[in-house]
Amino acid sequence: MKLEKATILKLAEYLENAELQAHDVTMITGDHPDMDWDDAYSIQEEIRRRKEARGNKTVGLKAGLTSFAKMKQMGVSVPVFGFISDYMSVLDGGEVKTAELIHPKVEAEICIVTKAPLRGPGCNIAAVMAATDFVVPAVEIIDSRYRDFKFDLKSVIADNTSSSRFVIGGRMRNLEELDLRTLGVVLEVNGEIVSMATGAAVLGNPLAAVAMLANHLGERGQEIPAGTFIMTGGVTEAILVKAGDNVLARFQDLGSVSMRFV
Ligand code: 0L1
Ligand code: MG
Repeated sequence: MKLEKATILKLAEYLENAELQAHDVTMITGDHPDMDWDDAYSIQEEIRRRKEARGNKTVGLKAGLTSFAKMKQMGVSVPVFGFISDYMSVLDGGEVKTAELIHPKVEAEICIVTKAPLRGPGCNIAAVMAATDFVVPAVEIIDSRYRDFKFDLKSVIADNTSSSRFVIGGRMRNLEELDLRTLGVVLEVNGEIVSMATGAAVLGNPLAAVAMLANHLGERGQEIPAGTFIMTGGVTEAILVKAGDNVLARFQDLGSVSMRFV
């Protein structure tokens, strides 16, 4: 760790205030160029601690930047990990209030819920298969707190990987009924197809993102508990949306997820 504890606390407050007050900020590595990966995840953990202390439940974990399309879009080469809170959940078919957000983007994600704990190091796809209770589709609404969505990896990790809102929809299915690699996903905005991909776009298999998450947490002495909802990352690049937009994601064998931006 390169940063003092007091600096970690100050940066967590700075980034969380930007999220809750829906205003953008400059990249924190600008003022703290020596910040390391541990510092970045420690700031994120402090944001999580602040939310839980106020009574917000952590309702899931996420991997981000797991598809080639997203890595290319954001100019990075490794995934990042974050968490989602209860107040970020929007009902399928519901409204997302853009006044509460800065510059939202949508991305369609294949998600799982675990039935057994997963702990790295050494977690692999087979272990994730054994620990998967069911698969369910979702759309994540990301909203970087950084001006113009411009950031480096440490800054975005500290900013809880742009977590903002999410919509779970469609239907739950057992893993053995699906081939996640060839499962097709189509994302539509206002009735027009804006992107499409199959599950293999996420690291060859979305379950690989879960194994990476378990291995990442293992390095920090943590695990994925049983019963955890996990978003494996957008299968396509993220699409900028605005008030008035209707978003629909169709997932082969899993149904659809929709929302309206107001
Ligand atoms: O869920 C995600 O892929 C977000 C990762 C953070 C980078 C971004 O805001 O695109
Ligand atoms: Mg995502």
